[in-house]
Formats: sequence, structure tokens, C-alpha cells
Amino acid sequence: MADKVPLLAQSTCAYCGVGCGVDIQLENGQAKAIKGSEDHPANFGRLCVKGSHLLDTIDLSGRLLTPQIDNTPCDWPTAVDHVADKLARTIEQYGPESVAFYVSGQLLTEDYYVANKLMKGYLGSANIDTNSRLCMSSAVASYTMALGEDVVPCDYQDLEQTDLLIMVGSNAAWTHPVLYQRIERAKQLNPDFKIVVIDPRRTFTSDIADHFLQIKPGSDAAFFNGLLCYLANNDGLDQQFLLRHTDDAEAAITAASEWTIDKVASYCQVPADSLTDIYKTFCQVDKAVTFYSMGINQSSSGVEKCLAIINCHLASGKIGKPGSGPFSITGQPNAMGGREVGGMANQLTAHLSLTDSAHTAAVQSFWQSPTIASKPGAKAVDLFQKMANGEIKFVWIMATNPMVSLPNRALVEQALSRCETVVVSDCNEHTDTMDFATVKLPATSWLEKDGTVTNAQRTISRQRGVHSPAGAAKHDWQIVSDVAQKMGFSGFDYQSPHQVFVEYAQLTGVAQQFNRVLDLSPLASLSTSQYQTMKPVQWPLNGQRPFANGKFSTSNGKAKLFAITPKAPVQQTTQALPFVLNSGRVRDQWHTMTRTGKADKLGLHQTQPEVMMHPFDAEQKGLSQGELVRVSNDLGHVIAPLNVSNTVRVGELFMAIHWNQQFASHANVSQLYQDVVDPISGQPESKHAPVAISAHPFAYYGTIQSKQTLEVQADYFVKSIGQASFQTNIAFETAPQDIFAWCKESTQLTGEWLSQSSENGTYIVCLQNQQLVFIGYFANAPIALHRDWINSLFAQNLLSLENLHLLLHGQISEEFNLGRQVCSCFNVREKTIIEAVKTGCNSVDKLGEKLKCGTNCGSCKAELGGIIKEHAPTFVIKDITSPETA
Ligand SMILES: Nc1nc2c(c(=O)[nH]1)N[C@H]1C(S)=C(S)[C@@H](COP(=O)(O)OP(=O)(O)OC[C@H]3O[C@@H](n4cnc5c(=O)[nH]c(N)nc54)[C@H](O)[C@@H]3O)O[C@H]1N2
Ligand SMILES: Nc1nc2c(c(=O)[nH]1)N[C@H]1C(S)=C(S)[C@@H](COP(=O)(O)OP(=O)(O)OC[C@H]3O[C@@H](n4cnc5c(=O)[nH]c(N)nc54)[C@H](O)[C@@H]3O)O[C@H]1N2
Ligand code: SF4
Ligand SMILES: [Mo]
Repeated sequence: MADKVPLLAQSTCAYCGVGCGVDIQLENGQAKAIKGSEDHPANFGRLCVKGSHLLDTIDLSGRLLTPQIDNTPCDWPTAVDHVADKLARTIEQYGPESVAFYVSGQLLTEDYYVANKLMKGYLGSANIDTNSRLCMSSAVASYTMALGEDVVPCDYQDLEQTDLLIMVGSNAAWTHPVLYQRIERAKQLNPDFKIVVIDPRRTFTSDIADHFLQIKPGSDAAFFNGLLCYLANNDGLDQQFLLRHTDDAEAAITAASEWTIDKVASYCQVPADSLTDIYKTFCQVDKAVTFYSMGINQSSSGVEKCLAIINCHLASGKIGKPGSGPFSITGQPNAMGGREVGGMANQLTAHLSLTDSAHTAAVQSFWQSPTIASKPGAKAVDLFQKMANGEIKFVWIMATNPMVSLPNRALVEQALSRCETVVVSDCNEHTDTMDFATVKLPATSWLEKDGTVTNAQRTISRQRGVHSPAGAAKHDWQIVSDVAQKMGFSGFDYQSPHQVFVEYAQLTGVAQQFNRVLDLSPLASLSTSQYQTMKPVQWPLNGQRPFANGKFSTSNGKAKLFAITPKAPVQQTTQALPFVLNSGRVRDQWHTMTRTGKADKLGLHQTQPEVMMHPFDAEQKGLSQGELVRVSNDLGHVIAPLNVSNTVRVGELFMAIHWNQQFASHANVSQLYQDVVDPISGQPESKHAPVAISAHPFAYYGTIQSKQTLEVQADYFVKSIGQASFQTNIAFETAPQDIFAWCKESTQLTGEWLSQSSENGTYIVCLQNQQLVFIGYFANAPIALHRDWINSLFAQNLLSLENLHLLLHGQISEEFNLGRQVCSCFNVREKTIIEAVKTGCNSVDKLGEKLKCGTNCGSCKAELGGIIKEHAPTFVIKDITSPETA
């Protein structure tokens, strides 16, 4: 420990793969304020809305603070003993394939490395898989097949330096906001920079596109086959590059040759003239990047889609040079680190192969381990199937919430119920998965954790432990090491993440005998203090661009093209299930909401889950905006309010993945996807499920806002958190006989209860010492309270008689009638913005000057642009003259 208490700590954002650096201001060792690190190469000072609100998510509410066995708290030695014993006994009785770890791209590299080492080198199985299987395993498989190694051959600057950017299956405006802002700025500085966005949904990302293709879902491989065909027919091939540096181009080009523009246009349901224009641009420009994400990867033919993209870059020689390449963007903060240490069931550490005996021998001898896995283990979906059928009897889940995120929740539930030992390491006491744990282990959380993460452009940054661990929480690498040592294994007596890191870095040096691009061996000599103060560093450490010399990581040094036949999604619609269900992310929530769900400001952008449907379909089905609908298939159903929107295609629905069962009774969308996976990568087809939709009327509806969070019994609920109160929307299949009595009984609140009924419904209020602690509004139809106004009343110590009167009569005070919050940083609302637009603020900059909106994290800028488009008196697209907009 230093003598002087530092005033500033530098760390990395806990969320997405952009990997922004954050500067944390400290007061007495406690985090007080956060801002983007000016000198971090990912963000140069910027942060998006999630990053800006990180400090709102670190309080101890909901944290798991002690280990528990069968829901009974215990001390660490007891818990470690128990886990070690269960592991050893299960292996003794049923063999090493009967145990499994299911880990996460949200672990730090050090955690990930140790968990892998234990499973693959000591337990002797490769049954360790990760949630990255659901995320980018198709990208990994395709890079390995085509380039010989899982190396993302691009970096963020390429996105700024390219002539043509094709963003496909990515909603980066919401999912990689800081990168999106960098792209937006590059476009403003260089109007010749062309951007294409391909997505079945019109998203905010498409706002910067020169061409937006609202593609038929699942048809992307045809688009890229069409591009390859065009390149071949229009002198777009780099013949020299193909000859010198690739194999099998001919087969790929032949397979693509039938994909004429007309055929692609009709298969993908996009305009032929747009295709001609895009293909021609790709052909003519020097530099092009294809930037792809879950709309490509989460598919039963995701590997082939990725290969179809890589084919085009190899064929045109647009790879291994600035501003060019197939850029798979990673989602999680350390998805890349996981790939480096071989976090998946079919990988070995340091980009080596499980099925190459020279590789496994090198790793085993480095580890001096008793054994080494020599065949791939079970991939995520497989792993849960094996738990469900009894083959896997011990599972250790770390830093992921499979009950919410895996497809086919019923199967996951069956698996976790049947599995004899379910160990879950998590920061939170209650998650949908925790409920199935026989052993709960408290893990440290962001700001407590200490180690490294690798972002989407291969930059390794430090996440620094600023706060001491909450309660008895331990670091994931420590917990795994403790168990390994208890099992009698040497090689796990790490005292710090630094020791783990240098060992791993050394191993990447050993792997150099197999010519890997990944080589961190120069970092193996870092001293403890050098590791403590380590600055972001990108690999290859020699500063060279991967594959710049045209030499790939395959055995003959040549990249490989693949013949691709586009395949339709496996989960097809039927007469009974006529709609395609698409799923993805919203701007201000992260995954299963265990973290972002705590931040009131992040809840304001979208307060409830919703089902998006095209107006044509809504009319056909007689469904209207805001009404509760049921979306169902053989696997289950969800219920959520309908959002009628022409951003989705006719025949398609969209729902966000975030709301878990702590927040909503019926919103877990992943359950509606079958466990259909890509045959090579094992990645689930999580964007394309057939469903039916119908109205789901309840007999009685209520909206409650309360000072404390409440557990009320209702047939449907959605909870959200406000600045001074909690909101719960509920509904009943049968109305309670006496709603006033129901409120008192189910809340157990004592105080002054008041009620006022009219033909529109009943308002019920509870005051304690004249302070508002509860308000409920109940009626026969779905209803809303003005949450922000009521929030403001909860924040007051005394409720005035005037406001009480307004409350009981369902009225609100004038100033609060300002619409949805668009800018979460400065609390700027929609109506205020529309007003400003109408009175002359016709650019995002001008709005920023007047209202400050969009001037902090910038996440709302795309939406501000949308409001301007819709409401500006004269049609102004965007102020592209000002450099300040970034
Ligand atoms: N706010 C926020 N940001 C996040 C996350 C988060 O939870 N919240 N999670 C992070 C993680 S782990 C990940 S993996 C990334 C994901 O980042 P993205 O992949 O950008 O996010 P998604 O919303 O899952 O899906 C992207 C788009 O794919 C489209 N799509 C669906 N089917 C198809 C198709 O057949 N073809 C094409 N071309 N597009 C299709 C969807 O309509 C959607 O708009 O986001 C990261 N960033
Ligand atoms: N239908 C559908 N399904 C999807 C997707 C989709 O687009 N559509 N997207 C998929 C994708 S890309 C992803 S990445 C997954 C994400 O899905 P998950 O990984 O299941 O989601 P998270 O909410 O991030 O879960 C992380 C858990 O780890 C805990 N945690 C956080 N930090 C730590 C830590 O340091 N240590 C420990 N031990 N625990 C920690 C959190 O409290 C939380 O419970 O969902 C996938 N599922
Ligand atoms: S873009 Fe946002 S969520 Fe992603 S790392 Fe940066 S601040 Fe965090
Ligand atoms: Mo992901």
C-alpha cells in the first residue's frame, strides 16, 4: 500500500467490448466520480451512458456476502472443502467427463486462465465452456478456419480510416456506443466515407447509413456471396494476393457465381439498385471494413456467414492493411481475453489446439500438470443437455446467468434441477440461476476485482481493484485456486493476479514454437509494480498489424476461402406460429440487468420490456399500442406491452433480452428459442424463433409506486427503479375482492391509508408522517402513473395537500408533463427537446448548447437526431459542418 492515499484510479469499464478506460476520482479510498480516461486508446475520454453511470451500480444492495451451502451461510474453508470434495468424489465415481465449468466473458483474464488450467490440466476434461459460446463462437470458428488462428485482424482506427464500412447485424449505436460515436465523427469529417447498415430492423445505427438494407432475417450469406460474385465478374479480385496468400479461392468463387444481383435482391428482399451501388463501391474503393455482430453470429449457419464475409476480404485483398478487414466486434468486456486463454471447450490456452498432441504436450509440460485434456469438451448447449440427461453431475457456473441467457429455459431448468452439485459464483445473492445453486460463492465485483481484460481490438487494459471486497467476497481466480489447492494440486499457490498474468504471458511465449500471432511473452517479465501501473497495450506487441505480410497462421501460411451455400434458419415459421421473433439489446441495460437494473437513471430510457410489431400486423391482429400481448410457441410464452413500430419488418417481432424474473414475471425471451445451434461452432440461433401473438387481457390492472421495493402477489408484474421510489406494474387474472384491503395486506405498510375511486379506477395512497410511501392506481384496463412526477413527490419530506389532492384524482402538476427522458445524463425530456427543435435547434449541437442534452456521454445523440428529423420545421438531416459533434 502506498503511504499517500491516491486521488485517482484508472480502470476499465465493466461493460462492453469497446473496453473504455475510466478515471475514478477517489475520496478516502472510495470512488466518488467517474469519467472517461483521456489517454485510453479505446475511448480518448468518451464514455457512453452505461459507463457514465457505473458508480450508481456498486452499492451493496443485493450482493452475496458470504458463501452458502444449501442456503445456509458458512465460512470459506467449509465452502472450499465442500466444493473440492464434491469435485473429487464425482470424478472418482463417474469420471472426469461428469464435471463441468460454465464460465463467462465477464471474468478477468486471470480468472479465466486459472479456471481453464484446473479443468484442462488437472481434472482432465475440457468440459469448460463459456457464455461466449452464445456470443461470438461462430466468429472464432471462422477466423480459425480461414486465417489459421483466432485473431481479429482489425482495430478501431480502421473504422475511421476506411472508405467503406459495412455494419451487418450490429446495433452499435446502442451496443458499442463509443465506437459508434467514433464512426459518426469520422463520417462527419469525411463525407466520402460510405456506410452501409444491414439489419432486419431499422435501428438508430442505421441513421448514419448511406444505404440501409432491411434484410430478410437469416439471409446475409447470400448478400456476401453476391458481393464475391460481383467482385469476380467486375475485376474486383486481387489476383496476386489470392495466388500468393490464399487457398481454395476457386471453389468459393464458383459457389458464389450463381448469386447475381437479382437473385440476391429477391433472396434477401432488398432493392437491386442498392446492391449494385454497394457492390460497386466495395469493388472500387481501396479500403473496406465489414463490422459484424450478433445478427451474423447467432445463427444456425453463423460460421458460414462469417466465412462468406471473410471470403470477400481475402478475395479483394482487403485484409491485413489499414482501413480494411473482416471485423467481428466482441460484446463482453473480456470476451477476447477468454479467447486468448482458451476459455472455450474446444480451445486450449494461448491459441493452441486441444487436438494437436504437440500443442497439448507443450502446455502440459509448461504446467507440469498431472494430465491434459485431449479432446474438446461439451459446448454450452450440449453441456446443459448433458446435465439434463444425467451425464454431467457437477457444474460450476461463474459470472453468467444461463437461466436467462441460454435458449430453451425449460431445458436449462431441468438441467440445473437434475444436476447433483450446482456451484454458482456470482456477486449477487438472487439471480434466476442462483435459485438453483446448492453452493453459492460470493465473488468480488467490478471496482473490487483486479486484473486484466482484452477489448475488441486486442488491447489489454487493467481493471483495478479500488474498493476492498464486499463482505467475504473473493476474486474468482482465488476461489478456483483455493479449490484446486484443497484437491491437492500444486501450481495454484498464486498470491496475486500479477502472478497469474505473468505465468500466462510466459505460456504464450512457449506457444511461439507453433507460430502464433498471440505472443505476450515480453509481458512475462513485468514486476508487480509494473503490472500495477501497466498502461493499455495492444497485441501483437511488436506493433505490427496481424497478417500485414500476407502470412497467415495456417500450416502453409496461406489463408483459406470456403465455398458457401446460404442456408435458411432452422427455426422456421408455420401457420400456427407465423411470426419471426428477433431479440437483442436496448441502450441502457446490460444483459440480465443484475448490474444496470440497480441504476435508476438507466431504467428511464425504457422502463418496461416490450414487444415490437409493425403497424400493418398490429392492425391485422387488432392489437393496439401499449396493450399486453402474449408471444408464445411450444417452448413457453412471454407477456409484455405492445410497441407498434414501423422499425420492424412485417411478419417480425422484436424483444429485448434483459428482463429477468427479479424484474418481470413473464419477459424472459430466450426461453422461446429452441436449442438449435450452428453445427461447427455450437452457437445457438438466438435471433430467429417462430411464435404466435395474441392479446392477453387481464381482469384487473395496477400500477404501484412505493418508497421501498415490494414483493406483491399478482399474476403479472414488471418492476423498475426510480430516483426516489420503486415502480411495479401488476395485473390480475381475477380482480381482488377489495383492492384497498389487498394493498394494506400485501404491502404490510402501516400509516395513513386513503383511497379515491372514480369511473376510471381507484387511487390508493399510504402516508407515514405525511410522507408518501405508497401509491397504487387500479383499474379494469392497463393504466399508467406519471412515474417521474410521483418520484418527485416521494423525494419530498412532506406531501402538500394540493399534491395529495392531485394524486388521488390522477392528475399531475404541469411541469412534469414533459414526456420520456431522452438524455439520461442531464435529465432532458422529449417534449422539452421537441419544443427546442421547433424553435430552431435544428442540429444535435444546437440542442446541446441550449439544453446540454447529448453533451456528456453522447449515447442519446442518435435519438436527438431522430427527434430533429421528425420535428424540425424544415428538413435538416444533420449538422455535419461542426467538428464538435463527436
Ligand atoms: N446496451 C448494451 N450494450 C451491449 C450489451 C448489452 O447487453 N446492452 N451487450 C454486449 C454484448 S455481450 C454483445 S454480444 C453485443 C451485441 O451487440 P449487437 O450485436 O449490436 O446487439 P443485438 O441487439 O444483440 O443485435 C444486433 C442486431 O442484429 C439484428 N439482426 C437480427 N437478425 C439478423 C439477421 O438475420 N441479419 C442481420 N444482418 N441482422 C440481424 C437485430 O435486429 C439487432 O439490431 O452488445 C454488447 N453491448
Ligand atoms: N435470445 C437471446 N439470447 C441471448 C442473446 C441474444 O441476443 N438473444 N445474447 C447472448 C449473448 S451475446 C450473451 S453475451 C449472453 C449474456 O448472458 P449472461 O452472461 O447470462 O448475462 P449477464 O447478466 O451478464 O450475467 C452475468 C452474471 O455474472 C455476475 N457477475 C458479474 N461480474 C461477475 C464477476 O466478476 N464474477 C462473478 N463470479 N460473477 C459476476 C452477474 O451478477 C450476473 O449474474 O446472453 C446471450 N443470450
Ligand atoms: S462503450 Fe460504454 S459500455 Fe462500452 S466500454 Fe465504453 S463506456 Fe463501457
Ligand atoms: Mo455477447
